[in-house]
Amino acid sequence: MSCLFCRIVKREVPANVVAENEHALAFRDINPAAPTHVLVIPKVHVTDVSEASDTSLLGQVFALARQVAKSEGLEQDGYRLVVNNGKNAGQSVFHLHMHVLGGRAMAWPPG
Ligand code: DGP
Repeated sequence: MSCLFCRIVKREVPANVVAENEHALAFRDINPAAPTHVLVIPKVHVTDVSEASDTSLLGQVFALARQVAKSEGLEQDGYRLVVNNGKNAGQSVFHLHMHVLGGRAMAWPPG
């Protein structure tokens, strides 16, 4: 198993896990781009959005992202959910993941 995030799911690679549900895992990004920066991933290997045929799995990822935003105290001031999908978007780990970013104001549009 060479996928980094699959190895985090299996606890073969250490990560700062903040939450999980039956189908998704949330852990802090190793290179935070905001005061709060958590990644939410499906526990099964899905490369990207195009490969995610199970829409209920996407719902589990969204639900856990919302739970993390609440537990991290981001609800009142807001937060950003980002999915970099594919090369042009800058996806660097090819296991679908949602970034939960918060704790400061963020510019739009992104660069
Ligand atoms: P993306 O560019 O959307 O593919 O984001 C991948 C993110 O994954 C990036 O923000 C850094 C993070 N990351 C890469 N390797 C590791 C790791 O080993 N542990 C953790 N916690 N995060 C990682």
